[in-house]
Amino acid sequence: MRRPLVAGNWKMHGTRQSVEDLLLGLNGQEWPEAVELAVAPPALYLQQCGEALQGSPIRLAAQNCAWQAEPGALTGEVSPSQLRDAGCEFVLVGHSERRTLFGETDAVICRKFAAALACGLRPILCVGETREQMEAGQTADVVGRQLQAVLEVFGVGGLAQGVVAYEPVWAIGTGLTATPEQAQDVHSMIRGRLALLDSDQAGCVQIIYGGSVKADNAVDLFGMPDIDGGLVGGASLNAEEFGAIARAA
Ligand code: G2H
Repeated sequence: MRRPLVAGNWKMHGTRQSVEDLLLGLNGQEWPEAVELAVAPPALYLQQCGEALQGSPIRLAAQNCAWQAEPGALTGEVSPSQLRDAGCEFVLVGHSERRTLFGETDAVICRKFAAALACGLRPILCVGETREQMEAGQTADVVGRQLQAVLEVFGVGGLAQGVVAYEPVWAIGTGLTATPEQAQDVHSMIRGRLALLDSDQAGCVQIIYGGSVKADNAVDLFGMPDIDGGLVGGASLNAEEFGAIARAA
């Protein structure tokens, strides 16, 4: 019913040369047909990636977008319409690094989600709690609040036009991964909340997991019933490892 999605988030890594090398490695892999695939390079390299990935099943994703759909006087920003023009199909919104390092609020993230949808992009809404929040037993409240901001405006049907990425902040780039059971608990909680609002649509929402996903933990994570793939950071910078993770989905 739900197709798995494996998306690589390259974050602020790469040069033209290293991106070319990575693309060569990606183009040398066998990709599973049943899995949706995407990479999110730095915006500067979207065009290079789009050209090299023509004919590949790997789609383009952006890591961020402006909060308004159309171009305008927003120095330094990239509009979702420009991302669409550059060949993007997906855009990350609300990644924890955007929330914590750049002060993005739920309201701003909701505007970005809206702008992305308006331009025909599929927003990947990132949610997740910090270590302190997890230890205080606040995971459900925090994730619920982050989702609610978008649900209030778009409902479950709108959310289903995008993707939810559950990324516990304590597992991001730390080498700590939520156990498959821990992640499944949160994914199931998310789907349960969505089902209370719209039981038909809740089963259609792709909910992917992010946070130190690697080739050696992907099979167990993706084997969980509510984990529909992964958002992969560090491990996506290695073409062979990204390929192995995709084949695990
Ligand atoms: C979480 C993830 C990708 P990593 O940020 O979004 O990164 O896999 O390096 O923890």
